[in-house]
Amino acid sequence: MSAMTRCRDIDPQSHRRRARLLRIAGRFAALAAVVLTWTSCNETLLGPKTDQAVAVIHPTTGNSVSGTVTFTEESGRVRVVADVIGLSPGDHGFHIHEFGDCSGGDGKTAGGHFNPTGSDHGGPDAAVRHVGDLGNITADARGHATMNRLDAVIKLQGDHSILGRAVIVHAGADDFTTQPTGGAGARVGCGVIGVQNVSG
Ligand SMILES: [Cu+2]
Ligand SMILES: [Zn+2]
Repeated sequence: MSAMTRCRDIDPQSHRRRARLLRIAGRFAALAAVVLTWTSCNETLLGPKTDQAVAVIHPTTGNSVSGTVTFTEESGRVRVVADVIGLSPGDHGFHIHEFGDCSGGDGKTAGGHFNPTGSDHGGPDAAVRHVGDLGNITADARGHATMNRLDAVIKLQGDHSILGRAVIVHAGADDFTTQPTGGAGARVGCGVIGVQNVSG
């Protein structure tokens, strides 16, 4: 008996069974496609998921500020750890600005303070502040500044996520009152905030 004959010999009942199995498999494939699309759309809408982010600060034109800032989720809040060198001694405005774009020589391509809530500028511990208002970092006589702050306002996910935005270090101090910038002056350092590689 040839293979062809065997095929033709299949009884109608097993044909129907096979057709039904194919229909079920088809439905599963369609469902899998919907789930896959939904998952990737969700990632696009919500951004990448991480609980650790990093920004490497580079100097703007004519300055020598550099450093690293890490952002680590810690029970619903975000710990900000900064280490910056090349500053003049004293306070320097330290903010998250709206755009992760340090391409302009003066840092202005980073836009204004990250302010998704449409609030007034304020100090880092004020009830009313921009999401991006992290206050000042204070440089010692050698121009070295550090920050270790647990912040309840910035997030690494959702509408207040700082991923893909920029850290800006200013030439002068943030006075926490001047609108909308804190009067901190020129932008001397800029770094884009991205997903940190924690694999080692
Ligand atoms: Cu700023
Ligand atoms: Zn602000």
